[in-house]
Amino acid sequence: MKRLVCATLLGAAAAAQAGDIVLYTRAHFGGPALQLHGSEPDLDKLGFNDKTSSVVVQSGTWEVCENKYYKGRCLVLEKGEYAELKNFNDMMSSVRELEARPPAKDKRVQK
Ligand SMILES: [Ca+2]
Repeated sequence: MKRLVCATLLGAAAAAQAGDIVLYTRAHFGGPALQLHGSEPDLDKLGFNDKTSSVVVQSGTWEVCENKYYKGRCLVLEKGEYAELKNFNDMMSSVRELEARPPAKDKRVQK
């Protein structure tokens, strides 16, 4: 028998563990939105540079930064809804997911 089904299920389980964040171009979750399931060092590539005005963190803990590649000022956002980004409106240029748990010694992954 084929093992493809098994591999697909494993892939789905791995995806469910990853965090999710939604970026909105307007305050209070309005305007075009962008959902991310992983880190993005350059939001410009997705047409979302300096556009984010509100955020929903659905799972995980995320760091958002004012410049590409996680440079400049950054905010750490935990699970929750952020209807306004005071002092960070239309500045976000990169987003990354922070490790929720310390990585296992021998499974440390360079991101
Ligand atoms: Ca920026």
